[in-house]
Amino acid sequence: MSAGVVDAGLIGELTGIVGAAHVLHDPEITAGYAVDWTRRFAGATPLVIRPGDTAQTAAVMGALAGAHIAVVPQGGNTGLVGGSVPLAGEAVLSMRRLNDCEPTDELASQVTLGAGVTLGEAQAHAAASGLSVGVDLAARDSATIGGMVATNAGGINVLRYGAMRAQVAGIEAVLADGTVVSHLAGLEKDNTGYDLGSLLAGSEGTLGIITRVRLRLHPTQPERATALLAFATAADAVSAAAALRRSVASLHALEAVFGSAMTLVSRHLGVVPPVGSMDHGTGGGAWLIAEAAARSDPSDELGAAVAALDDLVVDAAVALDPAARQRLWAFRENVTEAISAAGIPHKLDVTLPAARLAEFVDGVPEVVRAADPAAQPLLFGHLGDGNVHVNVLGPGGAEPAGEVDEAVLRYVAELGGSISAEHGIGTAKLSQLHLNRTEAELAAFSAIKRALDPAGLLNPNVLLPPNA
Ligand code: FAD
Ligand code: 2HG
Ligand code: ZN
Repeated sequence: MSAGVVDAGLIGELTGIVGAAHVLHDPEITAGYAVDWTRRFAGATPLVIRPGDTAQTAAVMGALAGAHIAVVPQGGNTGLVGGSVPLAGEAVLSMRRLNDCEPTDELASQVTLGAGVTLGEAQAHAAASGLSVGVDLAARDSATIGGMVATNAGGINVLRYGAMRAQVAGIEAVLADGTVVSHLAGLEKDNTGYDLGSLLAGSEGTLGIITRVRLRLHPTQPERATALLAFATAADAVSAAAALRRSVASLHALEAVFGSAMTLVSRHLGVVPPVGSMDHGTGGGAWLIAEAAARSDPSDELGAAVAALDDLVVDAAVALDPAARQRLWAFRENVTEAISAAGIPHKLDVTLPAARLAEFVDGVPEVVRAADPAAQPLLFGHLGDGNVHVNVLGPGGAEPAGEVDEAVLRYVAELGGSISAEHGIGTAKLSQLHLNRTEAELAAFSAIKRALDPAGLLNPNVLLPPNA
């Protein structure tokens, strides 16, 4: 049920819980919470509530449940699938004020963080104890730990540490009726029933509001070597990626930018990549960024592995100092910004089995053009874990036709891939979830949803198709 016109009694009750400064209903202010990072998904909300801790979150949920008001939980609002904004008039529960970092537990290499702590703040906090967070991504200064668990975020180090679910050693959350469930001891061996942290990871705000997370941390790997490798074909890049995975024990990231995306990002930055040719115009060519990280200098290990690729690689540049490494990373980290500056893309974040990856990269531009001849596909992603980000811009940066999403995601499913690697389903891919999930699985999902949120108040338009 949407919030519609909110009753003055409810506003008074919410104000009593979080304070007047944190119950927002001025449309000029709430509008900022109703549009997503991509600008593709925009709605409206009559009410934004900003609790400051778990007890306030629980009391707010109790009040909203009593009034049958649906809620969209929101962290940094960097999600890319339209799951973090109120598209059907829901209230918004902004979690950013839950930004407490508890002292790092150095004996356990774990830390308990408020859901609203940003990834950048978590990284700085862990680094003070010589530890690091296992997941890293370019939206680090805005994305929150709660949002990252809710989406099971992936990013650039999944090949070494796994995605966000693998980092969760404990969780605290508020259920739809205001009940608090808390399991934060962080015991590495703990088989005392269902793992609610795993269940909430990737639940996209549909099963509970995450308020605190106990994160596993990892030893820092301060010595780094980064290579930018240019290839003539996607198939060569895929073969090289497999070889690097097999031979570089300290491999920390293995990212790809394909032809047309490299053209765009390099124009955006005003710099051409130091290796490879930009002659291919809208297609062809592929670049890999391979980063090794260790306690002692990994450059010999990476250098030897790159040298062994000489029948595949066209050219290579290796950087060791932070500034030079950052100049190579810029060609990958700025692709999303470059696309956003060019228009409002459809974002199709997919994984392919390793054996079908090159075929997909070569085949998908034709699939896109068959669905919308004027659409422009841009491909990049986390090649080390088979994750390709297919972004599609319409003519002149406008939105491409809706058929494009369906065609690309069907192609992914035909090749045995996943239609969502790391961004989630949100509202963007609701109608394609059946491509990857059977009716029996969707029925099980619905049963879990009904058990934890019987009134359907938590992000009711996200993840699960309404008829599932
Ligand atoms: P939001 O966008 O606010 O919310 C995302 C979802 O989680 C929504 O469904 C929301 O309802 C739910 N949610 C948020 N907080 C809570 C909570 N406390 N409890 C319950 N549900 C909650 N993603 C990747 O996986 N890998 C990448 O490499 C990556 N790179 C990115 C780069 C850029 C430039 C941008 C803009 C985005 C990128 N993303 C990436 C996407 C995004 O950063 C992640 O999905 C991130 O996890 C979202 O975190 P957030 O705090 O912004 O969540
Ligand atoms: C990345 O890997 C993010 O850079 C964003 O997941 C991907 O913009 C995208 O489609
Ligand atoms: Zn990504």
